[in-house]
Amino acid sequence: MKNILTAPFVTETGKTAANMYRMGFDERNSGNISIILDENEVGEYLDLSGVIRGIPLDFDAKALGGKILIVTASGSYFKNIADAPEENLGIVRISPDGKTAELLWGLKGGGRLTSEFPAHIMSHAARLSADNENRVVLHCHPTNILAMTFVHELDERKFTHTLWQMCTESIMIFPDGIGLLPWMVCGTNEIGIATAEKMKEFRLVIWAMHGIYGSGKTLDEAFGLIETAEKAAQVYMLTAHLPRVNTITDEQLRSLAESLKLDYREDFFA
Ligand code: 2HA
Ligand code: ZN
Repeated sequence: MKNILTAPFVTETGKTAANMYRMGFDERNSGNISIILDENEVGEYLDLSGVIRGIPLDFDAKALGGKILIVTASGSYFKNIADAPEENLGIVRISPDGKTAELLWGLKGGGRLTSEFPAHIMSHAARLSADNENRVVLHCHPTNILAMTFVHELDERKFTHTLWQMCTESIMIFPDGIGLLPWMVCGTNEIGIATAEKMKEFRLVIWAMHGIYGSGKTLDEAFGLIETAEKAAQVYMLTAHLPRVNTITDEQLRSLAESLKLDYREDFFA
């Protein structure tokens, strides 16, 4: 058996969490990460029949029955994950009936799964229905995205369009746009269901006055999406109160999208 502490899915999760902390996206214990892992790869590091304990789930996780995920622990500080992965991460297998998360490793000292586990599992199921290679769901609190939800109309079409206008790269990175939910109580099945509904259509979903969800095939893709949206939101927050002298016009955005043959949300132009 190889040493689990050297497994790329453990080290990369720690590195991404540390990056997100340094970017200011994950103060204190905020944010959460989950990644669907390859069973054969995990089997190189762990005895897959060695269930440490069963964690009852109070939502239906059957859509991910049999799948193994690495996930951040409830209360884990992103700055500490790389140094103490066994306390701050867990590897679980969803039981076939979707009622239990079988702990295979981590959550040392009786740790619990992230409070946003329902939103993560439901989002994975939704993303997999759109893209069977999707593996990663990330949640965090990027400052400018959050700030923007206080001062910009909460309409996902208008919000996306504004972000596209803020950086040339935006439409190239998220031509599929960003879903937007109103403020809701976090950590509940209800916000999980609402997030997953948006995830059928979008890889990015903003929770107004709270944060953002990003998804992708890899950690880099999901993190890169969030980073790019946050950059655009930063430019918005730096300029929204100033007279706008120049802008990227819709015609320019469209010609960029056409020249790159992007599958973009044409209906998101005003
Ligand atoms: O994990 O960010 O939304 C802490 C949170 C809850
Ligand atoms: Zn949060």
